[in-house]
Amino acid sequence: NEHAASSQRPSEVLDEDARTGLSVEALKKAILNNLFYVQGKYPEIATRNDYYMSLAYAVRDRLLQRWVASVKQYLEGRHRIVSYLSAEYLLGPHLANNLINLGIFKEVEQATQELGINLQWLLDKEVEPGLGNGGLGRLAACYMDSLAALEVPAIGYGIRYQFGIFEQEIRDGWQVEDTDNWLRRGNPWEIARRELNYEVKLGGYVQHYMDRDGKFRSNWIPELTVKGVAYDTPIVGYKVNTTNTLRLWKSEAPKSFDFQSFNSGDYNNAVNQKIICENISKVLYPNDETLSGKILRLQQQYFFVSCSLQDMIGIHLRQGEKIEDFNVTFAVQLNDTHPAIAIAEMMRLLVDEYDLEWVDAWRVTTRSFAYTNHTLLPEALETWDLELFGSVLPRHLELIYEINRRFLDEVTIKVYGNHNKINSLSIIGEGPRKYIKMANLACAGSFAINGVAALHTELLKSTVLKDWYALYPEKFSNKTNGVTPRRWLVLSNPKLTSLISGKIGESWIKHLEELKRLEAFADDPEFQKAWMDVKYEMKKTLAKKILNRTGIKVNPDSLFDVHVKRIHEYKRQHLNILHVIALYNRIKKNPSLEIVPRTFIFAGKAAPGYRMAKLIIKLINSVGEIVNNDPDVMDRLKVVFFPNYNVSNAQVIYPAADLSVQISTAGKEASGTGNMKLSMNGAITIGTLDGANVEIREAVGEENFFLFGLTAEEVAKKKNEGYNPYSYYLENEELKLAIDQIASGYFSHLDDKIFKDLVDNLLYHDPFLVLADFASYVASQEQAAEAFKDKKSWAKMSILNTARMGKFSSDRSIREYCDEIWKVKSVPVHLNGKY
Ligand code: GL7
Repeated sequence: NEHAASSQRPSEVLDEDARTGLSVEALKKAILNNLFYVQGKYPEIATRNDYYMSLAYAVRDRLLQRWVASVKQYLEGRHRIVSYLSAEYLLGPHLANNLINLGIFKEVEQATQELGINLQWLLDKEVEPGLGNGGLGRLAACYMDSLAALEVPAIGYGIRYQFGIFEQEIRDGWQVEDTDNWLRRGNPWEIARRELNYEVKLGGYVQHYMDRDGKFRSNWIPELTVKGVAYDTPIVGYKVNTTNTLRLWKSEAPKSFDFQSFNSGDYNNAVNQKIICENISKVLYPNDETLSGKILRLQQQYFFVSCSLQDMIGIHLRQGEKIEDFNVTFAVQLNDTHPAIAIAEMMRLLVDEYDLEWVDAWRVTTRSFAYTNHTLLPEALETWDLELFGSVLPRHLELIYEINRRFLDEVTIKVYGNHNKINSLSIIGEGPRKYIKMANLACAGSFAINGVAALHTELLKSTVLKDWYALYPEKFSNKTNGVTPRRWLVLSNPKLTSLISGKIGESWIKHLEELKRLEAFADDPEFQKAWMDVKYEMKKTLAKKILNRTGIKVNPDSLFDVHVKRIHEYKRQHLNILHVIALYNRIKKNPSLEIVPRTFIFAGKAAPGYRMAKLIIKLINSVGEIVNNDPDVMDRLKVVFFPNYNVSNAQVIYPAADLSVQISTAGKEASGTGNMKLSMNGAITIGTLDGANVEIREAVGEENFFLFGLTAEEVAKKKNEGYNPYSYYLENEELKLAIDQIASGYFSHLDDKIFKDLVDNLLYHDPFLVLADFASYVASQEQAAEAFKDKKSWAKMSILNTARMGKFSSDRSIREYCDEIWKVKSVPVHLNGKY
C-alpha cells in the first residue's frame, strides 16, 4: 500500500527539540524517535530503508514548521501569489536538497555517523520522483527552488503520476523500458490532503435553458465525474524560512458514484468506473516535444487544471475577496500549452459557476494568465482534433467557439481582412478535420508571452508566433532559462563548492554573479591545480559508476566528451557518433597515431514510440562494442552509453565532464539547460549557435567556447534553396567511409539492414543537417583536443566557464519573471514561536 509510510504518527510523544531542533543531538533524537514510532523498529533490526524513512521524517518535521508559517503569513498578509501550472516536475531526490536548503547537511552527516550509519547509504535509498520528461519538467523544479529561495509566495500545481518517466535499460544495445513504480515504498515527502478535493466533469453534453430571470444558462451534464485529491510537497528555500507548496493532484472516483452502480446491482461497472477515474493520473506520457493527441492526455491536462483553478478560486474567496479580483491575488504561469485549457476553464468557472458577464470574465482571465513557449518544433505544437475535444469537454468547445468568434471580430479589423492572417490567428484550424490550436488559445488568453532564450524569442516573433507578435508586440518578452546552483553545484559537486567558497566565501550560492570573483584566480597555478584535481576526482567517481553500470573501464585521464539529454534527431547524437567513427578510422589507418585519448559519454532516453531515436541508441552501443574492443585502439577511444539518464545520474555526470556537447541544429533547441549545468561545473562547450548556447558563449567569451556549424539563418536558407545531403557525403571522405561502414554492417555483425533507415534518412533527407555540419564539427573537435593538451590553459578556460555563469542561475530568471511579468514581491517568513 503506497500510503503505508505516510500513516499517522504520534507527534505528541516527541519533544519540541526533537521535532524542530537543528543541532546534531536534536537530529539524532529525531531519527531514533522516528525509527521507533514511525517505522516500529529498534536499531539492531532496522534496515537502511528504515533509517532513510526516519531521517526523511525528521527533515520533514523541520520543513513543516516553516511551511505552516509561510502559508499563514501569505494568507494573513493577503500577498500576491505566483501559481505555476505545469504538467511536469522533474524534481530529483528531495533528501539531500532539503538538507542543503535547511543548512543542516553537516549536522546530519555527523548525527548519522554517530548512530553508526553512513549518510550516503541513506541518500542512495531515495527513489527519485521522475514526474517529467526532460528540460521542461526540470525547469519547473528549478523554478520552484528559486521561488522559495527568493522568498516569493508560490504554489506549483501539477499531476501526481503514479508512474513517472519509464526506467531505461539497455539490452543488446537496445533501449528497453520498464515502469517507474516510484511510490512502492511510500513517499515521506508528501502529505495527502484528503479533505482538499474537487470534482472534475468529463464528457457528456450541454443543456441550454433560460432561467427565471431570463438569463441564458448552460448546464453541463457529464458522462463521468472524477475527484482530484491534493498531495502536497513542501519546497523550502535555500537558507530562508520560506517553504512553498507543490500541490499535485491524484485522480480518484468520487464516493457517491460507486454507490449508484452498486445499488442498481452493477458491481462490475462500479469497479470499472473506479479504474477509469484512477487511470487519469496513472502515468506520465513519455513523449518529449511531440504531441500524442490521445484522449487520456487531454483528460489529464483538464483534470489538473480544473482542480488547480478551483483551488485558487477557493483560496482567493476565503480571503474575503471578490471573484472579479482573482487576478490581484494570483499570477498564473502556463508552462507551455499543456495547461492552456485553463483559459477556457477559467471562463467556464466565471461565466457558468460565478455568474460573471462574458466581458468581465474575459477581463479577469486575460489579466491572470501568462504563457511560456518552450519549442519551435512544429510537431510539438499541441492541437486537438475538434471532435475528440468536444467529446471530452463539450462545454469548453462552445466556450472556445465564443472566445474565437469575439477574438476574430477584433482581429479582422486589425489585419484589415487579410484571410491568411485570420486563419493563422484563429484558435480553430480548418482542414479535412477541424482542430483546436492550443498555442493560439494561450496567446489569445494571456497578458504576457515569452520564449526561453534570446534567440528562441526572436525566432518566435519572426516565425511561429509572427502574426501574434504583429498584433500584440507589448505582450512579448524573453526570459532566458536558468538552473538552480543549489542542486547543480552545491549538491552535485561539493568538492568544487568548497574550493570556490574557500576563495570567495559562500554568498555566491544565492548571488551567482559573484562567481565572477573567481576570474582573479584563473591564472593562479595553485588554484588551477586544485581546480583540476577536483575535476579528476569527479572523473574517477564517474569512471567507477560507469564500470559498475556498463562493465566498461574508462581512463579518467582521457578527455570526457559528454553528450547527455533526451535522444532526438534534432539534438544530433548521430553527428557525435559519426565523429567517433572518423577518429576510429584515423587510428585504424595509422595505429601509431598520436591522439588525445577520449571517452565519449552518452546518456538519454528515447520516447518509446520514436523509432529513429531508438535506432540512434542502438548505433551508439554498436559503435561502442567495436571501438571499445578493437586492440588497435589501445584504449585511446571509449564509447559509453550510461543507462537510465535521470536527475540522480546527471548529478554524477556533470561534475566529471571536460567537454559539453551541445550540437543541436541551429534554430531547433529552444534553450537547453544541461548546457548551463555543465558549464557551471567547469566543462567547456562545443556547440552550435542555438538556444542558450548563444548567450553562454557571450558570457564565457568566444575564446572559451568551441563554436561550429551553420547558424539558424544559414540553416533556413539552405533548406529553402534545396538541401542535398548526398553531395556532402560524396565530398567528404571521412564522412563517406563512416556512413558506408554503418550501412555495410561493420558495427553490427555484418547485419546491413538494421541501420538502413537511419542511413537512408541521412543520405536522402537529413532534416537536421547532420551531414552539412559534419566537417565543421570534426574541425572544431580537433581544436578542442589541441586545447586539452595544454593543461594550464584548459584549467583557465574551465575556471572562466564557471566564473562567468552567474547569469544562468534560475534565481535571475525568476527575478525577471517576478519583476516584469508577475509583479510579485518577496515576503520574508518569520518563525516566531510555535505553529
Ligand atoms: C524544452 C526545450 O526543448 C528545451 O530547449 C528547453 O530548455 C526546455 C525548458 O525551457 O523546454 N521544450 C520542450 O518541449 N521540452 C524541453 O525540454 C521537452
